[in-house]
Amino acid sequence: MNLENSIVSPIGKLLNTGAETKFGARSSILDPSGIIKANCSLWVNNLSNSVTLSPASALSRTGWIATGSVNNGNASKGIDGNATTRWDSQGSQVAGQWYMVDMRTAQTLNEIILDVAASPTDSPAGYNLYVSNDGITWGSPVATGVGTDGMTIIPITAISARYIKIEQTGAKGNYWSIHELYVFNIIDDSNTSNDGIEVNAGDGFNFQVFPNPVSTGNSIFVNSKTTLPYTIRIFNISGQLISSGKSLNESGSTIENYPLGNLKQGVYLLNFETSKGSETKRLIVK
Ligand SMILES: [Ca+2]
Repeated sequence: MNLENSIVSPIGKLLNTGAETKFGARSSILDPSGIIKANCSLWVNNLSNSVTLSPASALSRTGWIATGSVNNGNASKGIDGNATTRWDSQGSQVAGQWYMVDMRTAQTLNEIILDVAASPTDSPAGYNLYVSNDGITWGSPVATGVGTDGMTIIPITAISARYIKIEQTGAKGNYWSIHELYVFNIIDDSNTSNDGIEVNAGDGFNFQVFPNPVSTGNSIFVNSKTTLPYTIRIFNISGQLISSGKSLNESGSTIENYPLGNLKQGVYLLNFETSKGSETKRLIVK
């Protein structure tokens, strides 16, 4: 057995200009947040391994409602948190088929991932991605492209919207399937400093976290500038929950100390959740 094991976690930006012609990474854990995915195409390896992703930093889909232009009864299976169940078109892909998600409240989003790793050739032949605040007026597509076997990553310019609709624009013998649809609001916090980072967990709900990077063995301080209680969670970059806690003071602006215990050096995902929303940023422990 020959096992190579590594972590690739770019702190700066890779493929920033799109001028590079190739990018290869061989790794057991790959943190994609430093890679400009719009300039990449997914590498399909020669071992037939499935593409996998960590949805730990995706927006919570609790309460969301999915509908489909066909097979509507199974639409909820595209957002049920189970990557083995799916919504599908119950037939060949035909232009005009669509899949829509109502997130129930406006969310800021800048990336959508369509996971069909369990039916890897069922990505859309082509797609238009629309967003809307009322489910009626859609405007022009915010992204247009072709699906990628296994997983289609759709980065978009950050936008606030309540509804998402993916329209299939091509023709293909395969079914169109969505095993899981994830929505992300990935923050570019590569310019971290000792001044900390700003976290906006929902409209107007603002936290400052400092320092970042933080030295191992120390604490981070959370300056809550709102009156909402919050939950803080720290994940490692493979998506495992490392620790979590809740704000102690449930009203009024406060600064609370959150000890990191024996968190080792590395890159982590720091998630804040309030009743108004959730947001994830990168925390660097040095
Ligand atoms: Ca599913």
